[in-house]
Amino acid sequence: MPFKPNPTRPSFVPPLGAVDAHCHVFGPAGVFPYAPERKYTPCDAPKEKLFALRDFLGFSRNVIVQATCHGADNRALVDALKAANGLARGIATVRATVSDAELKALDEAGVRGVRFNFVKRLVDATPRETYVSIAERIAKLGWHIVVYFEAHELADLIPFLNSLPTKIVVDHMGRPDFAKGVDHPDFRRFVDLMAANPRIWSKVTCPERLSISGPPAYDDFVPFARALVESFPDRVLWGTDWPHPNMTTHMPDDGDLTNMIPRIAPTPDERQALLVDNPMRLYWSR
Ligand code: 0GY
Repeated sequence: MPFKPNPTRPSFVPPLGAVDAHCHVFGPAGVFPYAPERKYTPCDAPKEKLFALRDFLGFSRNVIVQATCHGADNRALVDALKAANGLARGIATVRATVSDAELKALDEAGVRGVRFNFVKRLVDATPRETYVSIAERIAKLGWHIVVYFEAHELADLIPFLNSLPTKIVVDHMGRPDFAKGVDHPDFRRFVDLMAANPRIWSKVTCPERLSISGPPAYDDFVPFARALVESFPDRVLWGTDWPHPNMTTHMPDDGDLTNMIPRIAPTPDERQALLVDNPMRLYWSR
């Protein structure tokens, strides 16, 4: 499904310097081919379109996350980071064979972390030892780790997550099942983990993937995201998830997604932390 080329202008105006901390660039395939091992082929979503969306929605900066369709070939990501003139940072995917010189080049381009992906429909499993060895190397660069998993996988992952030597950012609130409600043990497990481990952050993202009630209000997203913003105001990030790969039910309007922000972060202080102070601390401290 292609992304909506003309989203509506959101009524919510983000604070000055706001960061879209979860988005992607795809291709264009003619320049940056998709990885042979990919599980899906997205529509091209080049950097120019991402930067235009950023400006249209009222954001100042992007954190661009390497998606599985580009595998560990970070060229499209690096190209976008360099074109952003300091207004974008990146999360890369690397293999254990990555050289120190390659890591240094990624760092110079603006990469500040790696992504470990446990979602089975997106990637073949990577042995935990491989991830541990990557984690040890990137920790020395001051990078952090972004993890993507489904809620039912969390119990098994907790010892591994707690053993990681860096900050950890969990994608999309650990993908809770909204049908089960905020008080279900699966979501409580995630909240309890964040309470117990101050190195764990969460993206309060992806109503379009998780909602059962659906667009444009995505009402069932609010209690989950609100719970995390309220309990951990200094460890939450927000992002559009543009261009929304693998959506099958509907393609979201990025204006609607932006309008969710005051519902999950009702106070100006919460919004300043969520959109500016938290991502700036994590991604632009150097
Ligand atoms: C997202 C979510 C998805 C895809 C990827 O790396 C990826 O391919 O993250 C998904 O299909 O849930 O964050 O973009």
